[in-house]
Amino acid sequence: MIDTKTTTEKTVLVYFGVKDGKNSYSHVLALEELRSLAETAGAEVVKEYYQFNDNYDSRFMIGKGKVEEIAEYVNEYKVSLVIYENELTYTHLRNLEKEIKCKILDKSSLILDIFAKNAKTAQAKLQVELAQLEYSLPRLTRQWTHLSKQYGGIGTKGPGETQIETDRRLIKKRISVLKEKLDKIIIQRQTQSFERRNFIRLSLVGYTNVGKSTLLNLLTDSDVYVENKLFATLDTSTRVMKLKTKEAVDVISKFPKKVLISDTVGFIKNLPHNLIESFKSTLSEVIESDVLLHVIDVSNPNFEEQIEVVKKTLDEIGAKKKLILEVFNKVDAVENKEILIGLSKNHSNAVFISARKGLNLQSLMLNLRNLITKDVQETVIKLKHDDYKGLNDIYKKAEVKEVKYLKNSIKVKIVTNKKNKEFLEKKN
Ligand SMILES: Nc1nc2c(ncn2[C@@H]2O[C@H](COP(=O)(O)OP(=O)(O)OP(=O)(O)O)[C@@H](O)[C@H]2O)c(=O)[nH]1
Ligand SMILES: [Mg+2]
Repeated sequence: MIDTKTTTEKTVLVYFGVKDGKNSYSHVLALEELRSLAETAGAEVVKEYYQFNDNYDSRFMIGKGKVEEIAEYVNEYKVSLVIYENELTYTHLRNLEKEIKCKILDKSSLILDIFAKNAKTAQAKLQVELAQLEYSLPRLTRQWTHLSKQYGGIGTKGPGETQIETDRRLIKKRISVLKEKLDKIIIQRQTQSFERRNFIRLSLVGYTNVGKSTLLNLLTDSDVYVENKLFATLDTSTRVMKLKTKEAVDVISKFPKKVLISDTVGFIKNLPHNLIESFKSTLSEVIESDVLLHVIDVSNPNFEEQIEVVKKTLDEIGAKKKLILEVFNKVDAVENKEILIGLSKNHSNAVFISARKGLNLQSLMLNLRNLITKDVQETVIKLKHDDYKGLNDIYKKAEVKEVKYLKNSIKVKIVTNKKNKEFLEKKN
C-alpha cells in the first residue's frame, strides 16, 4: 500500500550542468521545474545550488567542495531532504549519504513519489508500484536502512515496508506478478476499445500542467480534476464530446461519428523510462486514437522545449505518426500578443485557445473537422458472394453505409479512415 500522508520537509535542490559555453542559463528553468515538482510533492524549498563543470564528478555528481557546502547548510538549517535534478547512480547516492546527513533523492525518484501519491485507481497504483520496484532494483545492494531512506520520498513510504525487507529475488517475483496483473488490464481495455470503434477517438496529450484536463472538461461538459500542480491526472478519463456553444456544435454537426475524448497523464522532461514502460496500458488509449490534440502551454517560457519533449515521448510510446493537431492553450495569460502572431506564422495548422475562458473553441472545431474529414473517406469494397467473415471484419473496422448482395459478389459501401481503408482493401 502507498501511504499518502503528507508532511512538509525543508528541502535543498541541486543542479549540475556540463559547461559547453552556450547553455549557462539551463539551470534556471531546470531548477524552476524541479521546484514545482518538489512543492507538488509537499516539500518546502529553502535553497538551490548549481554548478557547471567540464564533466560530472563520479563520486558526488557535483564537486566535493560544493558537497561540503551543502552538508554544512543541511546541518545548520535542519534540512531533511536534498533533491538532485540529475539522475544519481548507486555510487553517487552511497557517497552523498556519507557526507550529507539527510535523505537524498533524484528527480526520477521524486517523480515516482508524486505518482505514488496521486495514484487513485487500482491500475495506476499497480503501474506506480512496478515503476518504483524497477527503479529500486539496481540500487538494492545498499543496506536496507539506506533503501528505506531512498524509498521514503516526501512524506510517503514508497511501495510498502514489506519490500524494504525483502531481497532482490522477492522483488523480482513481485515485479512479475504486477506485470501479469497489468497484462490482464490491457486485455480488458482491448475489449473496451473494440466497443469504441463506432466513435472518432481523440486523445489530449502534452506536457504536464498545460491544461489538458481543463480542455477535456470544456469539450465534454465534465468535471474531471484540474489543479495547478504537476501530474494531477494519472488515469485516463474518456468522455463523449458535448459542446455548449452553438457555433462549435454547428461545425461538428456533420461529423460521420460521435467523438470520444480521452485525457491522460502528462509528460515531463526525463520522465523515468520505467515509468513510461509501466504506464503503457494507460497510454494505450493514445496509441489507438484517431487524432491527438497536442496541448501546449504557450504562457510557459519553456514551451518550445516542452513541445520537443512531448514529440520525443510520443515517439517512445509509438504514437509519433498519428494525426496531430497542435493546440496552443492559455492565450489569455500571454501579455505580449506579438508572440502569438509570430507563432501562428510558424505553426500554420495550429489553433490558439484558452480552455479556461472558452476562447476560440469554434476555430478548434474547424481545424479538427478539417483534419478528420481529410482522413475519413468513402469507399466501396467488393467481397466474394459467400465471404461473411470478410463482411464481419468490415463491420468491425468501418461504418457501413450500404450493402448490395449481387449474384457473384457483395458490394459494401463504407466510410472509414485512411488506415482502415488500406487495411480492408488489402485484405479483400
Ligand atoms: N490562464 C489559464 N490557465 C489555464 C488554462 N487552462 C488551464 N489552466 C490552468 O492550468 C492549470 C493546470 O490545468 P490542468 O487542466 O489540470 O492541466 P493538465 O494538463 O491536465 O495537468 P496534469 O494533469 O497535472 O498533467 C490549472 O490551474 C488550470 O486552471 C487557460 O486557458 N488559461
Ligand atoms: Mg490533468
